[in-house]
Amino acid sequence: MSIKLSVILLPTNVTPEFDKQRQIYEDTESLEQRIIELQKLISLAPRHKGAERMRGDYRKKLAKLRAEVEKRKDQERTRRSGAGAEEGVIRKEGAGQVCLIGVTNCGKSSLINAVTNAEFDVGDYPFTTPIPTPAMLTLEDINIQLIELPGVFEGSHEAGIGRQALGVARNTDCIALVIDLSRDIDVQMKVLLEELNRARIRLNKEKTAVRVERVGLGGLMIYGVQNYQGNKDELYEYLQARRVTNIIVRLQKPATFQQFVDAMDSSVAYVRALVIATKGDTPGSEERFEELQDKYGERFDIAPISAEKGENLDGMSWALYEHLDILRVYTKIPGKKREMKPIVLPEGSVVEDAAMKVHKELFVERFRTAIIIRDNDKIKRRQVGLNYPLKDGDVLQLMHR
Ligand SMILES: Nc1nc2c(ncn2[C@@H]2O[C@H](COP(=O)(O)OP(=O)(O)OP(=O)(O)O)[C@@H](O)[C@H]2O)c(=O)[nH]1
Ligand SMILES: [Mg+2]
Repeated sequence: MSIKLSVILLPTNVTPEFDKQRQIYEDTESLEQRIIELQKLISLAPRHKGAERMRGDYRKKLAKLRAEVEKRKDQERTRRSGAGAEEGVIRKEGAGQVCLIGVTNCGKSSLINAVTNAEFDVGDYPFTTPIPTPAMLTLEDINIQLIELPGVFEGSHEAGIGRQALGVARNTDCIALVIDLSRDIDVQMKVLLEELNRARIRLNKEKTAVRVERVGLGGLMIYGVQNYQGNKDELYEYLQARRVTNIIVRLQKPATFQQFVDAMDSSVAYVRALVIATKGDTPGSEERFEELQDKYGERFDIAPISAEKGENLDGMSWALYEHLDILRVYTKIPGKKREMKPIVLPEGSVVEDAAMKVHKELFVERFRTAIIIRDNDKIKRRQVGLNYPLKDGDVLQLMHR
């Protein structure tokens, strides 16, 4: 009789932690959980060349699992509703979302009709637009989603429809306070600011180190990873424990794990805002515009328009773009023209963020260098690394092994 000696061969020299994690991953059944366990597994995988293939295999597996989750969510969504509105969030489309919020009849629908292909009902009676309604504004090569919220009134944060509207405003990228220049401006401003304040939405407050945004799809996206000062596993574990699978984290300044947790728990929303002053063609509008500038000009940028006369609609649209804090980057293959459609990223993004958006993690591993072409700059071409900050309009060539 011979004794069988079993030797465990670990061809890629994995650590015991990795092995333990592999077991956990293999024993996990729920799809979302598997993704989280697999992410942890990948982060524990050996970095050396011999393990490249194994890492690649796990990455493919991860992409497949994510795709499967997205498919399921899509099916679920179509099953539940055709409208796309869910729990105070309108599914974001385009490069950014702006909510138009104002008292009833202030001219929100007229302004949306003037800058988009939408044909919203316009009326001189109150609450013509009774529910949050989206439209798409095309600006050069990007789309900005505009959402008209039903008119705000004193106490609307307590009423059902007002609560829903403020719920949408909470999750948006930018709030446009729409002020009608044919009426008393102070009354309008006070109602809007008071209702937003009660809904715990703060406007134009200093950027926090961490901004989190829960989304319906897309897994975990982190922008500004270079600002994260904690241990990434800790972050994954935390999200896993809270069963959060789809989330965008924006690290706008150096941030610790604790700051991330605070951002997750905060019930206060910080949203960028500006003022659009409408009906600039009506009698007395000039005086009211000056009053608006005097009283609120320091706190908000103000874009005056007349939807009826088609005045300053372009200026207003670009003001919206400015307040989304995004930048456009155009990828390019050497010897070819740049892509027509930009990649849109939050301001403050670096080359790595663009690379992640184009090729996902696989690329970042194989990244060699990048070339940025800035036609209007003294230095037209520069060779840069993953941490190099991007500017609006950059043309980017990504080179990999
Ligand atoms: N003179 C003038 N009137 C305007 C202008 N824009 C809108 N109006 C008028 O203001 C009234 C209300 O316009 P809407 O665009 O329906 O306003 P709203 O904010 O969408 O209103 P609700 O959806 O009912 O809350 C209508 O009678 C419009 O004709 C403008 O630029 N100039
Ligand atoms: Mg309307």
